[in-house]
Amino acid sequence: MDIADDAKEHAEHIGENVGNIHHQREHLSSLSEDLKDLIDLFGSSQTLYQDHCPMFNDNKGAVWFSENKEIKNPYYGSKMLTCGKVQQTINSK
Ligand SMILES: [Cu+2]
Repeated sequence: MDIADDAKEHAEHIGENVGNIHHQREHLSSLSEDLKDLIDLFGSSQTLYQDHCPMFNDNKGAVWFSENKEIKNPYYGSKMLTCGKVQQTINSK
């Protein structure tokens, strides 16, 4: 389970880097890509929203997952809280 191992590593880095929000967000972006792959493979037990921020990482963009339809962008804090949009709704199986 390479994806799961990779996801675990990113999650650990996020936990270890409290106080370095920039580094945490880089790992959140990578973790979300892993989650995307896992959801593609296994689906989700609950409805999830795949959200997309077009600005993160020099406008390369980043995804994140949310249980709520409302956009709360985790990549820029209060500055850009509503920046981004729902890219895909993942229905529970
Ligand atoms: Cu790290």
